[in-house]
Amino acid sequence: MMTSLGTGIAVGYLIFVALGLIISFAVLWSTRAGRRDKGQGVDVERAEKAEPWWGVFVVGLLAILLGLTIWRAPWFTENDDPKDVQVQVTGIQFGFLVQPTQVKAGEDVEFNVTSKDVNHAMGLYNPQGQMIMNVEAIPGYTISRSYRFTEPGTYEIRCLEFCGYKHHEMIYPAFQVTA
Ligand SMILES: [Cu+2]
Repeated sequence: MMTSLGTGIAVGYLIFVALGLIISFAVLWSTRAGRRDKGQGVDVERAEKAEPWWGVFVVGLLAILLGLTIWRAPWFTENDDPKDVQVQVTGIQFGFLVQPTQVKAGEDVEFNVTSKDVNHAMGLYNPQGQMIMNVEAIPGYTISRSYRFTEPGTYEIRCLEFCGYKHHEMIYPAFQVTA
């Protein structure tokens, strides 16, 4: 069954696609040969005057998007305090080696993520199936990311970087968070 959030995302996506189609057709329409032949060419002078405003529009839009989303970046919640538990997560075609497999809610957990073969990504999902973390798993590197679980339950790790023909089966189904 679809949740109301799922419906919202689906409707938003459809609106987004419809807007994209409308804009694409408008661009195609504005460049068709018939208009030019009738002498309705592009008013270059007017276009040049409007050009700086496009710059302002784009920079403004990017600034708004940045302002709305930057606060969710992990830098603001990370700290350098010593962590209670280190969890080693190694991606390997097609599964995850996780050690230890269980932590306690409230502990400061540090995930050290790497890969033994190709690029993978560790997508961590809470018991409701929502993604709460995504860390690249890159051969030869270890990326550390800390997290404090507040909710006990069974968490899932799914690969979020296409890594081969069984990528979709690359799931670690039972990372336990105990009370
Ligand atoms: Cu994968």
